[in-house]
Amino acid sequence: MLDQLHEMEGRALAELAGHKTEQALEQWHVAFLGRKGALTELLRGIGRLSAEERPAFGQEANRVKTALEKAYEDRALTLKQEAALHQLAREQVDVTLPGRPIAPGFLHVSTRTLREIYDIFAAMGFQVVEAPEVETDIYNFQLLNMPPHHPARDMWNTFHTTHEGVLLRTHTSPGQIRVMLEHCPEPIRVILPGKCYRYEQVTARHEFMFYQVEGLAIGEHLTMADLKGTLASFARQMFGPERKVRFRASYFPFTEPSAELDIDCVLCGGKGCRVCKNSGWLEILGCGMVHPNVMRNGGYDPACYTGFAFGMGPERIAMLKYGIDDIRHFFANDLRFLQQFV
Ligand code: FA5
Repeated sequence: MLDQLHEMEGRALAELAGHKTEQALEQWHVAFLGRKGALTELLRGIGRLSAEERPAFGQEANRVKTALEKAYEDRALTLKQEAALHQLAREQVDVTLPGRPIAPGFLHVSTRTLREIYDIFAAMGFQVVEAPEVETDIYNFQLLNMPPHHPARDMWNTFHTTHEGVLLRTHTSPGQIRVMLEHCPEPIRVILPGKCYRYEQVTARHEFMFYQVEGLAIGEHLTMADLKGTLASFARQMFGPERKVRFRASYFPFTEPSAELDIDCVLCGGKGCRVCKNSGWLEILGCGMVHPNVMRNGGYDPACYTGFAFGMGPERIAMLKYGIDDIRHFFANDLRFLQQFV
C-alpha cells in the first residue's frame, strides 16, 4: 500500500508539472485529491492493513495529501504569474510613438455665416438680440398685423404645441415686437438671429427648421432710403462689391411698403442660368417699412416714429456663397459635408 501511495504521489507531481491551464489544474485536483480521487481510493483500502501498519500509512497519506495540495497551489500561482507577465508583454505601450492628435472642433457653416452677418451689421451699429423660439400666436401672428383667420397666415404654417396658442415660431419677426415693447420710446437698431420652424414640404431649398436673421431699425426720420442703403451695403459686403442689387415690390402683412432684395446671380453674373432660373437674379431677403399697426403694437406712435425691418435665411445665403445645391446637407450631420467649411 505504501508503494502504491508513493507511486501515486510521483505520478501526480509529474502530471501537475505538465499542466498549463486553470481547467487542466482543476481536473488534476479532482483526479488526485477529489472525493472520488486516487488518494481517497487508497485511504479506503486502509481496512485491509494490519493494526500495526495503519498509523504509519495514515501518517504518510496525510503527508502526501499536504504535499499534493501545496504543489497544486504553487502550480496555480506560477500559472497566474505567467499569465500576468504574458498580458503585460502583450499590452506593452511604446511610449516613444508619436501621439495621435485630437481633432479640434470647428464652427458649423450656419454659425460661420451668422457670424459674418453679425460682423457686417455690428459695423453699422446693430446690436445682436435673442428672442424665444417657442412663441405665442399673439406674437408670431396677431401683433404682426395677422389677426386669426388672416389669409397671410397660410404663408407660415407651423408646429403647434398641446398648449392652446403656443407654437414654434415660423420667423424671427415676433422678436421685433418684444424688442419694441422693451425699448419704447428709444430708437432701435438690432438684429435678431435664431431658429425658425415651418410645417412644410422639405425640399432642396426648404427645411422644416432653419435660421433667420431679423433686422429692425426704429427712429424719428428713417425712410425707405435708409432701408435700401443698409441692405445694399450688406449685400455687397457679403457677396462682393461688384454685386448689383434690386428691390422688388412684395407683400408682408407687417411691413408697408414691402420688398424683396435680389442680387444679380453669383453664378452667371446676370446672364441667366439654372440656379437663377434664367432670371439673372437671386432673392436673398424680405424687407419693408414697419407697418403703422405694428409700430402701435410695439408702443411707438407711427405719427412720430418710422422704422424698417428685414428677414433673411443664413442657410440660403451660405448656399449662394459656397455653391451648396441642397439645404438638407446643413443639418444632416454628415462630416464629409461639414468639414469642407473648416
Ligand atoms: C419672413 O419670414 C418674414 N418674416 C421676413 C421679413 C421680416 C419681411 C421683416 C419683412 C420684414 P419669408 O417667409 O420669405 O419671410 O422668409 C424669409 C427668409 O427665410 C427667406 O428669404 C429664406 O431665406 C428663409 N426661409 C424661408 N423659409 C425657409 C425654409 N423652409 N427653409 C430655409 N430657409 C427658409
